[in-house]
Amino acid sequence: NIDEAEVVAFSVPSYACLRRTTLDNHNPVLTDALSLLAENAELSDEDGRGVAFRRAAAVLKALPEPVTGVTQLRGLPCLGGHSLRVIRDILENGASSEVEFTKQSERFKALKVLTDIFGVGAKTAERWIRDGIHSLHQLQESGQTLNRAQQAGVCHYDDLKQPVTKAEADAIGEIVEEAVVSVLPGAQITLIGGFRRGKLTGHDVDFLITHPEEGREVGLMPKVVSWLESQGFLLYQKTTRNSYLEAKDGPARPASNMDRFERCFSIFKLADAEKRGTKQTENTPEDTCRLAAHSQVTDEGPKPASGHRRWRAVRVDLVVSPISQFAFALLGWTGSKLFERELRRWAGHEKAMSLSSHALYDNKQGRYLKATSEEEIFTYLGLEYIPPSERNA
Ligand code: 8DG
Ligand code: MN
Ligand code: MN
Repeated sequence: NIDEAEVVAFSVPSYACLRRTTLDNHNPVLTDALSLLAENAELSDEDGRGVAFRRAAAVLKALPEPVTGVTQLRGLPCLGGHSLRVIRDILENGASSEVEFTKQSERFKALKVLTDIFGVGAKTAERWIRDGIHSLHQLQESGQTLNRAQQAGVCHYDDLKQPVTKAEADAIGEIVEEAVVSVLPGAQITLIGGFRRGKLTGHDVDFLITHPEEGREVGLMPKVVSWLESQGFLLYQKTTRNSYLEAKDGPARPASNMDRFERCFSIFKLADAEKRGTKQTENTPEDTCRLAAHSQVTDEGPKPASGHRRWRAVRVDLVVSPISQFAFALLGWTGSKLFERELRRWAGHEKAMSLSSHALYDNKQGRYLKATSEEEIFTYLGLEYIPPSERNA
């Protein structure tokens, strides 16, 4: 059969950390659809289904060309019946009824809007929806008590929804660099997260901070935060201290994906490009919170904020690591989230090792494996080195 013979069959390894996944996605319609179902599952406390859809989407992201028919997918890993049904629907009918239904559903729309607020997770959104709150406007009318993070999230809702550009990430990088070397000369910052993988936009900017001399980084974060605050760069920050050394379960068994570095979730006040480099002005209340603009938010969407914009709010994550753990922190914080998950699964299931953002433990040898570069960690794991730009699973 000539038709069949002409069809390209694909073959990809089942672990995402064995694949090279660039940002050049040849199947965006299919991967968007599966990612939406993944997101819906995650927001509905169905993490298992969420991961299954994420894995399916990641397999399609790794294909060298567009899929034209389901026969090409024969033998591909991670594509369960449910994902295949969604793919078939799209290939044959141009859309998946399940995806379209989910997208239109009031529940999904409300979960999205509410969890898009910084500081609001699926559990909180769920509770609010049960109380009849489906929008930002309804939330503000409801009189619900918001914690400090959520208040900041509501204040800067529109800004934080706007993707952060690489130029903005670089501008933030210069500020963070200045802060870090001011409080600890010799300290180094590295751009991590999506921007390190070559993404052109992101939902935040992530930085890893270290010092070449072990121990000098201790207590660094509060100093960096104070410096940034004194210069008027922070609209919000929450710092959590390093709890790695005091943790009872020890680094051998990274109990969860959450690591224990000193870290700071923050919202930066980034001046407009032409104003950058000049001194920040004092934060006035109406400056720091644009709540007023949100009282005009209607179902038709927000009205443009009045007045001249001179700055915007940007989410920034800072992490401090001792130099001895730097390579693990770098690998662990570069992402993508699925790539990280797959690395840990590979380490545990195939190599009897425990990988975290702090260390790599060899369960058979009963010892930690030291590394000063990401390349060394891949070698320990028996993996070909995958550069950040190819970790976009
Ligand atoms: P984006 O911001 O452009 O949307 O994408 P991203 O940069 O890939 O996502 P991110 O949510 O900023 O996360 C960046 C990386 O940091 C990602 O690999 C996941 C990882 N990460 C967290 N929280 C934690 C944590 O508590 N521990 C560890 N080890 N990694 C974490 O986001
Ligand atoms: Mn990020
Ligand atoms: Mn982040």
